[in-house]
Amino acid sequence: MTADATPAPAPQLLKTLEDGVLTLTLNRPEVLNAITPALLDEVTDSLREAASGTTVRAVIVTGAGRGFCSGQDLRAAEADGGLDVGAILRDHYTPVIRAIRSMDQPVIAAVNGVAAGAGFSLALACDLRIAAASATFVQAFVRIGLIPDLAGTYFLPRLIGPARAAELMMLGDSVDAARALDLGIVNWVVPDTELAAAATELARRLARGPRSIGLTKRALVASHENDLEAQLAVEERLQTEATTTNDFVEGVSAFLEKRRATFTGS
Ligand code: LHQ
Repeated sequence: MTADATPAPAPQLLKTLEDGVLTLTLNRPEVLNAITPALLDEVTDSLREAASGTTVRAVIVTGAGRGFCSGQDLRAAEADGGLDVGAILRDHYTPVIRAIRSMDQPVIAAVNGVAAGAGFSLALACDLRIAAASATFVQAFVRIGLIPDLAGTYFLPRLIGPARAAELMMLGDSVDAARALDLGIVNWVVPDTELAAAATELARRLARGPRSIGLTKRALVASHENDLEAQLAVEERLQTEATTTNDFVEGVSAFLEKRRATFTGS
């Protein structure tokens, strides 16, 4: 048997599953986890697989090394001799946004470092964001003459208001974690060394939660589009569904028996 001298390339996406929590780590640290079509395809496939089963009950998306995600890999794009951007967005990038929004499981962005361009958008599409104190957020698109994509123009104004979204997107200035918290871009900021543990604790808490968390996500996603009447109808339908779950039965029983509920996500 001859030894193969060529080491296997490092996987560009690391995946772990523990206690119902799927952690997806973008793993191209040398370029601050810049994305390529192949990398985002892997993320999308992993999310779709999680969505189709009951094993995964919460997801964390984070980055290896000092960056979260620096957006489109500009070197790879140049090496490819330019891009058919429309096709790349449609076939490889926007599916990840739909996957996050359409899955019932909550998705947490654990922003460990810079989130730039499409990396910022990826974090915005998640349900919750927890950031390391040293993380930064940059709408880098304008710096290279592009418009924000991956649904950044959908989520950011809804999250922080149109004027602040215009400021960030038209100027492209870097926002530190403290201001991101102030603006409402992130839910929590924690010391750098505590990010992984804090994100895991949060995800485990969600993973232990009732089935209604997924139904709540559906209601919140629907609320982006609906008027009051339509949203009241969504709540009627989803609340009816919630009352048919084992977790509702358990939740009420636990309350009446003055004990802590044990939910199964069913
Ligand atoms: C990178 C990148 C990167 C390659 C850092 N690519 N190497 C567009 C087109 C098509 C389809 C889909 O979507 C999009 C949307 C987009 O995402 S457009 C926006 C693309 N992203 C950017 O324009 C951000 C570019 N990067 C930066 O501005 C800076 O690197 C940030 C602000 C993220 C971080 O700055 P620093 O902390 O000072 O790090 P650095 O610049 O020194 O980067 C470290 C290394 O990573 C460096 O490589 P080197 O070999 O010199 O050590 C960078 O070249 C590389 N890198 N981002 N997107």
